[in-house]
Amino acid sequence: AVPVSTIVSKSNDDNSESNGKHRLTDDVERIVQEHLQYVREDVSNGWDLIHQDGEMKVYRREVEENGIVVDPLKCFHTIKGVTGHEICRYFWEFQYRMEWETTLDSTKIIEALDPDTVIFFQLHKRVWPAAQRDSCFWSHIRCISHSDEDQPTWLVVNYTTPHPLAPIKSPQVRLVANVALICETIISEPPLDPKDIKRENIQCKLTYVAFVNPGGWVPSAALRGVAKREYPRFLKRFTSYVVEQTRNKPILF
Ligand code: 14H
Repeated sequence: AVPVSTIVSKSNDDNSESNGKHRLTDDVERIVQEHLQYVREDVSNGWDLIHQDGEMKVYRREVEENGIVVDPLKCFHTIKGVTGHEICRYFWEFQYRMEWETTLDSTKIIEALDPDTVIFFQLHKRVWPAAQRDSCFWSHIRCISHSDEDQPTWLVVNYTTPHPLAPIKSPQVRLVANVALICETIISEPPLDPKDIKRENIQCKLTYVAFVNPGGWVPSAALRGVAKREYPRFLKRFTSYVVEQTRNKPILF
């Protein structure tokens, strides 16, 4: 749960309608459905494998818009001993972020739209030969169940949105992003009683996709170098962090 003290603006008339909808409900739904379609598309055509380390594979497609690098990125990984819910929960929750994120100066929640959707404002570390970046995005966590027998799919989507509490202040440049983390849990040799499932019998199949526009020109080679280094680093550090955090805790399905 988000500590209330970190929420600057908790509710407004837009958010607290009785039907549970808020002003971004339809956008969230549309982008979630797009990601669920996109995650099925394979990477055999036009994607370059830029990093591989054990189960982890990172692919990208080189794309420029008006001379700005906006390379789509797609990563696959399999992590032993954790569930999709655990991976998504630690990625979405504010309270763990600065423990695994190495590319941020700060993060804060500026609005909670519903229990599963918050708006973050983040200051990114200045890592490339350009101005510092910030970002403002809604972040939504969801569980999609397919049947009573199958494990559900969990996902988190981060999607850029403007916000009155986060005006763009020049010379600050804003990143524009559409990022999704999509996870499935695999249980090997499931015991008859679900209570007997052990961490050694579970693994999480993770897909992470990112469309990030740097919001202004950055030298192509520098940006591609940073991406090639930082995405694998993030995946490795973040997933190890979740394994470490959950090791001696009850399994969160
Ligand atoms: O997904 C990651 N982090 C989350 C949580 O902090 C935020 C992220 C995001 C990024 C940008 C805008 C909105 C939301 O989803 C992990 C990110 C790993 C960072 C790798 C660094 C990539 C560097 C290339 C970026 C190009 C932009 C100049």
